[in-house]
Amino acid sequence: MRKPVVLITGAGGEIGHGLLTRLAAQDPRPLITLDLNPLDRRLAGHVHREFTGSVVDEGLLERILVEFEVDCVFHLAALLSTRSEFAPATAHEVNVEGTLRLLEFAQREAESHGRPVLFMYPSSIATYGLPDQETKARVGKIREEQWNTPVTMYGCNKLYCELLGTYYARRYKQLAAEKVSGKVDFRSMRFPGLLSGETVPSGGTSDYAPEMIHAAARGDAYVCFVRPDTRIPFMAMPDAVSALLQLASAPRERLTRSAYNVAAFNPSADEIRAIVLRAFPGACITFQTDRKRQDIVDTWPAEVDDSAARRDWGFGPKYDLERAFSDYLIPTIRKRYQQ
Ligand code: AKB
Repeated sequence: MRKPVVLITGAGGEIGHGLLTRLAAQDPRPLITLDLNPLDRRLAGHVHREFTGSVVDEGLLERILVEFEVDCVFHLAALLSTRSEFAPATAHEVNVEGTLRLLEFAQREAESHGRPVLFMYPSSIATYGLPDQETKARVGKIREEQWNTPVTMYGCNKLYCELLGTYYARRYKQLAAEKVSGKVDFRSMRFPGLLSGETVPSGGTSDYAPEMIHAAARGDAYVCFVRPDTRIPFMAMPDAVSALLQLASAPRERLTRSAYNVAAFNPSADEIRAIVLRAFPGACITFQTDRKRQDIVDTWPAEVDDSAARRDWGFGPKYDLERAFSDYLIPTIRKRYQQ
């Protein structure tokens, strides 16, 4: 009999680093990974089988389907917002076509082994689109159903994939003679900017925050590409991984939404600079606005209402801004750059 396994796509990315370690420590099921690049050797030891390739490679997904009984998918593979603006068609192919193929894969797995497949999907605050800075300042905390007018290819991709996942979960082939929907248990959350000590960000527009921290730790000067007053929600990576695992283990009947807001703190870029300078007094951090990237960040909310996540599945971040730096980022990053 094939054993149930967990599939993680994009396992070598920012979220994947933290998730793999935590899953290996707490989930007895073997971990299968799929990533464009070979995994960091430190992660490979957690993995039962590593596939190197693309999420749009139908033949590769078929091989996984034949060989393994997947009953949980963490679909992390994606091109982030800045990178997607330089290759929007590629972003659509990876972010949307890739997700559609993984949903179809999950559906076929569920039909094959007869159990629902849990499909965990990291969405983003990029699914929101505020029209101007005045509106952003006025509206304050926004709920999931407000301002769903993304202005980036990545944000459009993420919003559409939330809808795709909900379709597979509730309406898939709704005209078929026999009911075949309800086999994919799709759950997602809209992550804010994520701050990781273990990985350096790649291709995001919220990357100014982690880039600033890592540059200071390396002793490199950093030119921040957004205005000092720029404010969006952020979260420490351990809280992001905990939130994914918490939503994954929540009783299905408790969930009232397919996509949840989550966040922890929402400092301005200048407030981040100040806390980084306290940790790295010699750091050289200046500001030079990249107007085009600034325009994107200005459409993202200053803060989000995460009450639905707190009510439905007990979301509650461990790290506020100060603790994120003192207890996680600074010690982790110092260790990274001392090695
Ligand atoms: C990005 O900047 O593209 C991501 C995000 C906010 O989802 N970090």
